[in-house]
Formats: sequence, C-alpha cells, structure tokens
Amino acid sequence: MNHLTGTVVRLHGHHAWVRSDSAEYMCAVRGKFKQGKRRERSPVVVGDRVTFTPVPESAENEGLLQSIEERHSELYRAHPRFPRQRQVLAANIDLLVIVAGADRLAEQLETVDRLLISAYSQGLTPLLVINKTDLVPREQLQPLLAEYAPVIEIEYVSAERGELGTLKPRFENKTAVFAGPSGVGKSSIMNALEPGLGLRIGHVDKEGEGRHTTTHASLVPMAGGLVIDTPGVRDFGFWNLELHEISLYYPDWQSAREQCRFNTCTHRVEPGCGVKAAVEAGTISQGRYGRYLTILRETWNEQQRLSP
Ligand SMILES: Nc1nc2c(ncn2[C@@H]2O[C@H](COP(=O)(O)OP(=O)(O)OP(=O)(O)O)[C@@H](O)[C@H]2O)c(=O)[nH]1
Ligand SMILES: [Mg+2]
Ligand SMILES: [Zn+2]
Repeated sequence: MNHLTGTVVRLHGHHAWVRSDSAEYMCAVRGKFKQGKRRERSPVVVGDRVTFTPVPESAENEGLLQSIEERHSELYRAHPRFPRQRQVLAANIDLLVIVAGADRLAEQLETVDRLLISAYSQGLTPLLVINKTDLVPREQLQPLLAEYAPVIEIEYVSAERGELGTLKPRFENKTAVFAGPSGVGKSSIMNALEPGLGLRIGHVDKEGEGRHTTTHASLVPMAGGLVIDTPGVRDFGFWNLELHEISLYYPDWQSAREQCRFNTCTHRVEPGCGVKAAVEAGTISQGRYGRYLTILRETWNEQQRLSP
C-alpha cells in the first residue's frame, strides 16, 4: 500500500485533516484511533505526525489514518467532563505561549499559574504574552508581574496596534501552541503576526469575558514556524499530579522548598516549612503564594470528588 506521512492540522468528528507536503487530506479515523475509549479520549490530536493511505480516485483528497508516530512532547490536562482521563490538547510542540489580557490580568493569573505548572511538569518551554497593552500601560502591570520575572520570559504586545515586541522571530522553525483564557486575543495575535491568516476573532461581553470564538484546535503556518491556536480554557485541571508535587513546578521556590522539614510538604500547615518562611520574609510574594493555595484547594476538591 502507498503510505504517506503528514501532520494533523485539525480534527472534526471522525476525521483528521492531515497536511502532507502541500496537499491536505481528510483522513478517516477508525478503530483503535477512535475517541472515547480507555484512559485516553483523544488518541489522535493536532500536531501528531501520522501515516495514512490515500483513498484511490477520491474526488477530494481523502485518506485513511494508519499510524501515529511517537510524540516528543504533549500539552495535556484532565478532561473537563471526565477528569480521570487525560486530554491531550496538542502534540510535538516546542513552545507553550501563555496569553493573558492586560485589562484582566489580576483575575487571569491563576490560569497563567496553572498553565505554567503544566508547562514545567510536562517539559514544555513557556512564554508569557501580555496582550492589550493599549488598554493598560505597561508600568501599571509591573507590580503584578514582578514576581514572574525569575520564572518566565514576558512579552508585552498589542495585537490591535500591531505592536508585537520581539515575538515574531521566536517562532522560526518551531511548533508553538497558544493557550489562555477566552477573549485575551490569541487568534488576534496570530493574525497580526501572519497577515492573511484570517483566523476568526470574537467579541468580549461587557464583563470582558470572551465568547469562545475558537472552538477547535488548528495548526497553521505562522512567522516561519507552525502554531496551534486553541480554544480559550476555562479550567485547566491537572492530570495525575499529587498535591505535594504541584509546588515542584514553581522553579522560583526551589531554594525555599529545600528548607522544608518534610519532602512531601504542601506548604500549607506543615511545621518547618521553608516556603511559608519565605512568604513571611517577603522573598516569595503573597500573590503567587495565595494563588498556589487556591490551586492546591481546588485540586484537593477535585481529587475528593473522584475518590471512591
Ligand atoms: N484593545 C484590544 N483588543 C484586542 C487586542 N487583541 C484582541 N483584541 C480584541 O479581543 C477580542 C477577542 O479576541 P480573539 O483574538 O478572538 O481572542 P481569543 O483569545 O482568540 O479568544 P477565544 O478564541 O475565544 O479563546 C476581540 O474583540 C479583539 O478585537 C488588543 O491588543 N487590544
Ligand atoms: Mg481564538
Ligand atoms: Zn513547605
């Protein structure tokens, strides 16, 4: 049989759209690759490298999925409706671009923290992009973001004004994924970086909430690389992460953590906690620690709900 290889650029129903050289094939996803089985609800995801057989004499370019190559990286979370299951959002990515909006930054920092924990626990390189800097001047954002300087690189942009900082060269020869709350301008930034991309842009309501305009992940060529646009995330739950492991993915806390009496310390009520001491001494910020406690509590609640 005549096999071809390509990259999954989009999924819909029982089909995966696969880009091979310049042509796109609509490949049927059958049998063992179908959704809804076992632990994994998304056996084939955007970014996967696959082999497929073209259907001879099909009017459109049609194919049948044959195999999925081993992934070198994944972005995943607990499935929002089936939290015991892992939901892979994108495969084979080099860079996780976490986008937040300057106008709603304070309330979005918990999502930023969750995505950062996911990046570090899943071995992905994160980049934080603050969009809509036309609405709030950068100086006003600094106090909120000072605590992130040692953790992650930050780009300040305005898709609206076409002010994209030093974002563009970062994508060359890379595969990146954009993630963040709905309405922060993920698709807008991609359109600004690659004129002609034509991704659909939504509105924000009067509370400033996005409308989940992007409904499915899709991979497109952008700025000399490939990038996966994803729908806005409301909740980004961890999959298979113990409570005491969460803080392992706060790289800025490492030296404080080494002072904890217990190596499974969750830095909440345990005696001899180096992290709490650092918060009291002011070397770990109240804000980041407070959000950590919220994330810890929410993860605990989720685990209680799942335990038999
Ligand atoms: N003021 C301002 N508005 C922006 C900027 N970038 C995007 N917007 C607006 O924000 C709204 C949402 O933009 P989208 O690009 O659809 O946001 P998204 O993050 O892709 O949202 P989802 O697809 O729902 O996850 C639109 O009304 C945009 O015009 C910006 O830099 N400044
Ligand atoms: Mg979008
Ligand atoms: Zn501790």
